[in-house]
Amino acid sequence: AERRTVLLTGAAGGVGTLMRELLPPHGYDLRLLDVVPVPGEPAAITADLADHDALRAAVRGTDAIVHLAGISLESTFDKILRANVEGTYNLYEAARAEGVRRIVFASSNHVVGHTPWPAPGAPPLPVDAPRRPDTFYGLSKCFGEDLAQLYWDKFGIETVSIRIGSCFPEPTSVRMLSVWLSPADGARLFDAALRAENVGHTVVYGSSANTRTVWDLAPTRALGFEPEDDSEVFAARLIAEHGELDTSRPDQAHIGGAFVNDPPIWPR
Ligand code: NAI
Ligand code: 15L
Repeated sequence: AERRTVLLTGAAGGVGTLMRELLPPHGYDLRLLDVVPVPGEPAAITADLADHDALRAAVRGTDAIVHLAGISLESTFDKILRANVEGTYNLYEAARAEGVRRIVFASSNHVVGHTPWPAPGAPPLPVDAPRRPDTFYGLSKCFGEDLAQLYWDKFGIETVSIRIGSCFPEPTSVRMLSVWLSPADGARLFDAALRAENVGHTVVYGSSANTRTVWDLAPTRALGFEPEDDSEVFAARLIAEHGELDTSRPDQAHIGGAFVNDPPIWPR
């Protein structure tokens, strides 16, 4: 099949670094962008999401964009506003101006982070559950999802918003046993989100096929995503180290984990 050219924003970050290795074998030639230089990638574009001209040039001639750039944890409202809210708007404007018609947006579980952790046996959290951000960070991802909907309805730019759980080489907490997205499954999911037809604006949760999942992966699978990993292989070691998940603990009572306490609202 024909290789497609994809702009990867946030290419120097954790997920970006994983995807630089894992996405090309799925048939993509990556153009890289980050506000900091991307180690070992002299051709990467070093630009801020505030730089309109740089964004126009960066998206020009690409088939699609995977938008990872932004602040990935809680921060001050002003910083979040600039990088995640205005930055995502600037990127969509560049896509509109240059005729790029598919974006994969790195949304986050923190859009629903203040949702209570589902009780044992309760149904998994659906994608259309009320949004309950746990941080200004999560709030900015709510904005990104709504921006994507607007650009579909108004301008015909398609987006898959992936509410990523925890995409790291390995899960490092008992909470992550439920929300882990293995890097290889992450690449499979980005690939599915880039290839699926007629997505309009589609919101999905992003995780591996974890035994302890807390959310509904059916819409994610409907994109053509076939996860191959399950965090359960890490469960015995993590539980021996940290104990079983205890939803009476404030930092384990919600989908978003400790983010609900950032900035601190209860004593540690
Ligand atoms: P990261 O913080 O490691 O990487 C983000 C990258 O964006 C950094 O390299 C940073 O330099 C760049 N960046 C920040 N502000 C920028 C700006 N104004 N202009 C250009 N580049 C800018 O984050 P990570 O973990 O790689 O996450 C990637 C994306 O996925 C983020 O949008 C994050 O919110 C989202 N996400 C990640 C999850 C995870 O498990 N790693 C979970 C849920 C969402
Ligand atoms: C996120 O949205 C963050 O970007 C990432 O660093 C992790 O904290 C992840 O969520 C998580 O919930 O584990």
